[in-house]
Amino acid sequence: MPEKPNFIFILADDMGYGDIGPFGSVKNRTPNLDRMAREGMKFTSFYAAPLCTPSRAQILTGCYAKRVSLPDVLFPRSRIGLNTNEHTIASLLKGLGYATVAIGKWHVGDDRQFLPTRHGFDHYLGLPYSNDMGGEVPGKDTDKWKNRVPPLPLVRDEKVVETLRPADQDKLTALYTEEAVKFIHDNKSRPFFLYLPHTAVHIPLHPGAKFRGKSANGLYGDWVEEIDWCVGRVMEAVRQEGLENRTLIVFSSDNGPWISKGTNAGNAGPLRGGKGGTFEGGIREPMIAWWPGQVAAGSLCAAVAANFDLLPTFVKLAGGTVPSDHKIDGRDITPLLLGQSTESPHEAFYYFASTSLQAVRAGEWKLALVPQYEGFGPYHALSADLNHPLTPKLYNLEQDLGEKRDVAAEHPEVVERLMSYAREMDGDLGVGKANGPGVRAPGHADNPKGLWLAGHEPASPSLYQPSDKLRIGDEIEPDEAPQIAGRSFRITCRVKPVSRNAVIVAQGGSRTGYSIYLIDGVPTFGVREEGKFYSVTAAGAPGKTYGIEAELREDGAMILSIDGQPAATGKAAGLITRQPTEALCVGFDNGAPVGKYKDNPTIHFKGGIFDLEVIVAGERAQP
Ligand SMILES: [Ca+2]
Ligand SMILES: [Ca+2]
Repeated sequence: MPEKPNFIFILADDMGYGDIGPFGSVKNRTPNLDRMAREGMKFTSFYAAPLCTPSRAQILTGCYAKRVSLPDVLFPRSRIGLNTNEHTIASLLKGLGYATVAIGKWHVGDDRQFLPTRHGFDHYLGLPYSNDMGGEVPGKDTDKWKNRVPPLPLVRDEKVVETLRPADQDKLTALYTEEAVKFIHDNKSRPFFLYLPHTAVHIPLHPGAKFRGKSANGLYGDWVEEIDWCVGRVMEAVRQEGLENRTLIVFSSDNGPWISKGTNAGNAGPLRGGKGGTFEGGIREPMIAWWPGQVAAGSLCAAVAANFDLLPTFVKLAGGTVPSDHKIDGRDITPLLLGQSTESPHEAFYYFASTSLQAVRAGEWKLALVPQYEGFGPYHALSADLNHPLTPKLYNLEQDLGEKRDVAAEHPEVVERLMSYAREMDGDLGVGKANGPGVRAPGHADNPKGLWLAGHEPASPSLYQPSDKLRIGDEIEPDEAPQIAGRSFRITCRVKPVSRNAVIVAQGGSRTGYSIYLIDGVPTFGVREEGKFYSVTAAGAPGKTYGIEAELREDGAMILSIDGQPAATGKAAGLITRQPTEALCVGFDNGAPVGKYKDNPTIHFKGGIFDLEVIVAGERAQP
């Protein structure tokens, strides 16, 4: 075994289990991956997470995404990101003398403190998040969106070097590839770690000019074939430097195909479901490991392994040890790679969608604790509380890979065994949105400015600010919305209602949140804390147009005023202790309802809502 082997991890984005030749694709031509599999080992039960951010959080930290508080997709100017307290695969290898680089899509936070160079990578080149998250995204309220979210930034180290118009994305795969090849040549004489997470094949699809129109599978196939070309270029560089016997290359994808996108989506092959869900198609990924002389050519491993195993595996192979100050979920899979074992190091593997534990696998058995979705779904509506009756479904993945036949009734002892694994995990990471003792905090950015090209920052770049004019239909992500946890706040606006029963503004769901709404024309202010609902209601319906102010004070006092006059007062238990995990919605309430509404709260308020402001005590004033 060579001392300090090099590691290269090539990751596709949103590519399905059945999208490459070694995993059964007959549409997409992938000669380089075919060769990689012929010369290496295919892992057929390799797991990631159902979405980009949590999947990458797992790779980088060796933990389930929920453990490191990155279970959901982050958006530009996120207020949270990868905590600098975490050990990452890069920081640990760097500590062992490795040259480290990240080239491609990052997506675990875009504030500077969250960027790769702050997490163990010597250098970085790429997009800090998904390629559909630029400020030029069509269909957004242009001025406001443009002031809030930068055009898609290409970042080198910590600096925006270019902003990409849609057509500019065509060059990304080649750009990443050339940077990767150069890195290999530049670092041939020292151990290195190359992390190469492609922007491809995430929608919008942008294959390079040389690949466009060349596959038998549309733009999607074109881009898969370009990734394959990249794999070939990287392997060629490794061979040119004579490094093949001391370089482990791993290829995989971050989550399943985005099946709702039709022909622009990938293919999960024999697996059910896709991106966003916890059927196998959402979370099981193709994986190939290549290391001539160490990993047997043409071999296959069916044992359960996961992307968070790479951290302890690489660290071990590099001669290091993972520090014990932080619990990790990953296990060393060297014995699988070297053919010394066919046993998974995981007694149980857990399927999370966001923070909701949806299923657990042990060996051939998979127990679905809640009804699963083929793709995205309202996961938390169905978070399992294992102490309450539920009817889980049991699948035998060896006999029923497509998860069609529930055999729970025939194997009650298996159900009970897997249920006990699930209980163990609930005790560690908590049920649903409630954090268990094993959950560590994410990194926080108080005032994320976003990644703008120097000199192109908007005059008043801001997240939601009290001075923002919010309009009916606006939705502000929880991490961007006013941070109300543990703070008193005040909401003011003027309304001219046509609706008699509708929401004026709401943020939150069944656990925490607040809402102002009309019941038969009468304004009501509601606050939810730890599931309990407190409300105050005005005495009657005001005139045609009126001002509303609702306030939650330190001591829990709730005051609802109409046209500047107190109209109702009451008392909640105190402040709202946790930031709601649903979006702030103007004129409606999405997801789980905060208030006790009379009509469907997702139907938008008819009439006018003007000058809506949410003012939080102690929010930093903006210049
Ligand atoms: Ca993805
Ligand atoms: Ca809601």
